[in-house]
Amino acid sequence: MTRLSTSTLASLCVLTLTLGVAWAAEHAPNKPAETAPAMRQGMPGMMEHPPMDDMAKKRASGWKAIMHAVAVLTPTEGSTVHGVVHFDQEKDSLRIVAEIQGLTPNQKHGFHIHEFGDLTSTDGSCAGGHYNPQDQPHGMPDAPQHHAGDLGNLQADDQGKAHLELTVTDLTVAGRINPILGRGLVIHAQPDDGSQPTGNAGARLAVGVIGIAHQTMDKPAEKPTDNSTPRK
Ligand SMILES: [Cu+2]
Repeated sequence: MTRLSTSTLASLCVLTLTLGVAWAAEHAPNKPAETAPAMRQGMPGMMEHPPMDDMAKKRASGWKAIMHAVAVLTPTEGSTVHGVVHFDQEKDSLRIVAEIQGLTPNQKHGFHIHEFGDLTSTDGSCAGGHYNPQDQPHGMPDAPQHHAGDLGNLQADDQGKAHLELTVTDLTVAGRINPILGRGLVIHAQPDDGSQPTGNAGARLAVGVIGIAHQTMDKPAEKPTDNSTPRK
């Protein structure tokens, strides 16, 4: 009886093992796909990001697709300085073109992107400090170290007008590197002398907000198509 039981038990063990191996072999191809996510979730330090929904994808690509920005600068209290600045995203750089009026004739005026596109104060102070996302010291735009928002100076002619064209590689309209949309733009009363902490450029004469533009500065806005029948 004892020998029979042992024999039966041994047979059952062999049968179970055989069936187990056969089952495992049959199901093996499906196993990795089923267990992999669970394994990843269980590993310390690993995070599963939820898949982006279509709206999130549209939003992400929408911001990256913005290539042109514009700032209209208006005078602060007691100033007459005003103008328009265009920003065009190129492949690896940002082209900046400024047309400004009302400046002190034949003088340089400090010109910076500031932290905030907030024009609520009449003296431009709500624009905050220089846009400096990389925590650099102040400097001219061609210096090895400078605030990303340091655009140097505008040089006024004898009519108080300034035209500036500048190409920089450490700013983008809305890309990964120091995006400028929504930031403030400031023209100062004095030249930016490059000194710390902010170039000693004095009062703020004009401020603007950098907003989304719908086309490049080289293509003037077309008039909206008017399909209505002209009156006779
Ligand atoms: Cu400034």
